[in-house]
Amino acid sequence: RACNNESRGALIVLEGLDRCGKTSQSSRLVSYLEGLGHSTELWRFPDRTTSVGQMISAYLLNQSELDDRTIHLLFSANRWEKRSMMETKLKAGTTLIVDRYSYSGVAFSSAKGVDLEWCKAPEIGLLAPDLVLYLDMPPELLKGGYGDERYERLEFQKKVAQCYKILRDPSWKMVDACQPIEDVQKQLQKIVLDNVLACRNGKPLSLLWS
Ligand code: Z5A
Repeated sequence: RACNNESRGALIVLEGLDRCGKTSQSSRLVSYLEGLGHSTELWRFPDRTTSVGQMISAYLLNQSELDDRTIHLLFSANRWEKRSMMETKLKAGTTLIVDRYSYSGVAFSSAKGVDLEWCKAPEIGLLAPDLVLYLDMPPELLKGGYGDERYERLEFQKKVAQCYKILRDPSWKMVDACQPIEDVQKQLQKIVLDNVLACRNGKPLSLLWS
């Protein structure tokens, strides 16, 4: 169904360190919004299903080596290849709950020492989220059980936390992710519902990083 901006869906992004609860909270938010009758989809980046996504996945699994800027551009390309579908869905009235987005791209690459502005450049012109939910958790308290993927190390996560701090703007909603899963969800639900309604009422789409 073709819709104008007045009934568009919201672009809602969850960000945070490794294993802070993004995936659990994202899928619960989708169920919550669907239960209220809002058309909603769960998206995640990297999207490992595309051919670019498969290259990213091999890198994260330490099955391939890539220069830091090369992998950065692949993560960005993985968002660009989904951009037009994203816009179509939003304009058709579907809300997208997105588990990681451009902020992960910039935070993780700049944590490796790549210049922050250089990291932002390929992201310019992607759709800007209507809402960024940051699941805040001190790196030391992350839910243990670091896996074997690249980046899943405490020292590196501390650097990523610093980079997220630089990127954070006053519109981000910071939620204490150390609380029980249900309490985090309750807080997110209220923030998200307000945002979904604002988007339905005509809030225009905008672009990163303008
Ligand atoms: N990356 C990048 O470099 N550039 C980019 O552009 C993008 C990403 C997009 C892969 O991401 C890596 O790619 C990631 C960033 C980088 N590297 N790192 N680190 P990913 O999304 O595939 O992996 P992830 O972020 O590490 O996701 P995850 O392991 O799935 O974690 P999570 O989604 O934040 O957490 P969870 O799966 O919901 O929860 C983890 C466990 O804690 C689980 O057992 C839950 O049941 C439990 N949990 C959740 N919440 C709670 C609470 N509140 N209390 C107690 N237990 C809880």
